[in-house]
Amino acid sequence: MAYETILTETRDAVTLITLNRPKALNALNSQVLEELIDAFATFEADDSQRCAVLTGSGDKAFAAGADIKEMSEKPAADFYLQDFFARWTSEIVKKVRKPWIAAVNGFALGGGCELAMMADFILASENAKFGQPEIKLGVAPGMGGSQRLTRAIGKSKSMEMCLTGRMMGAEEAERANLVARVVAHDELLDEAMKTAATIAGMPPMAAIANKEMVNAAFETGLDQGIIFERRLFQILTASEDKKEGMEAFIEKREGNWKGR
Ligand code: DAK
Repeated sequence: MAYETILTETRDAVTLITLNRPKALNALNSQVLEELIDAFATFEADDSQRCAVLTGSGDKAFAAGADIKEMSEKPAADFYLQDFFARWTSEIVKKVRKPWIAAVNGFALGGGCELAMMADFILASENAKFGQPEIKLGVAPGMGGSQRLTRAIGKSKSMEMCLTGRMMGAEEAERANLVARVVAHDELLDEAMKTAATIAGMPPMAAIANKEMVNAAFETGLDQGIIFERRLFQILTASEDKKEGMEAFIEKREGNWKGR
């Protein structure tokens, strides 16, 4: 698929995907959605790729939301009948088993904040601003924002954000556990690529298992989550990479991963 609204490149085992509508602050229209789904599917299918980074082009925005101009024309029946936004969750969140990072370089509002929260974790530049301002448009989050934001930062803060539509700066977002780390604006992409390269250098099966078990903490009760973790741990003990990892440690050398 030829992309018009995003850019993709691979650097060794890391795929970089850049939202590329800077004049519209990378607003997410349906073309972006389709292209992103394709780019993530390509990343997932490529055995040479181990981790991805998603960021926004330009200096101002990761993504300033779903494209209000496009959506304002859409009848409510279409939103409902097309189960609008469902494909983001099914194709990007559920089907992408490899790790990916959102590198938030500016506004991450509405759908932009929701997209960032679909990532395995968020690295933010000092200029990042997060918010769910949909209430000001007479609507509400529709891509998981009320759920993921609440799980990340708790009810009180999430409720305040959704009800007032106010933006949260990077420092507050780090304090509130919405983001893993804040870095200087100019260093964000380098830092995100470096972090992704570290993850890409890990045993791939173990990376997927680690991702699955952390995600299980959000989807199951504690007892079930702990059993799930233990089972994945037990499966990994049978992997070739576990044998290699332990031998490499004992022999004081880097592991040579087979991904099995
Ligand atoms: N969609 C489309 N275009 C956008 C946009 C967006 N979300 N955000 C910004 N732009 C466009 C602006 O219209 C402007 O385009 P031109 O006028 O130059 O053609 C350009 O990007 C630059 O924006 P500004 O001139 O506004 O830049 P400022 O630095 O002054 O302000 C801002 C930056 C991020 C504070 C401001 O652009 C802003 O407030 N943007 C909207 C943020 C927002 O509300 N995001 C949440 C989107 S809502 C539904 C309808 C909508 C939704 C769901 C359902 N139905 C009809 C049922 C919404 C879901 C969302 O995600």
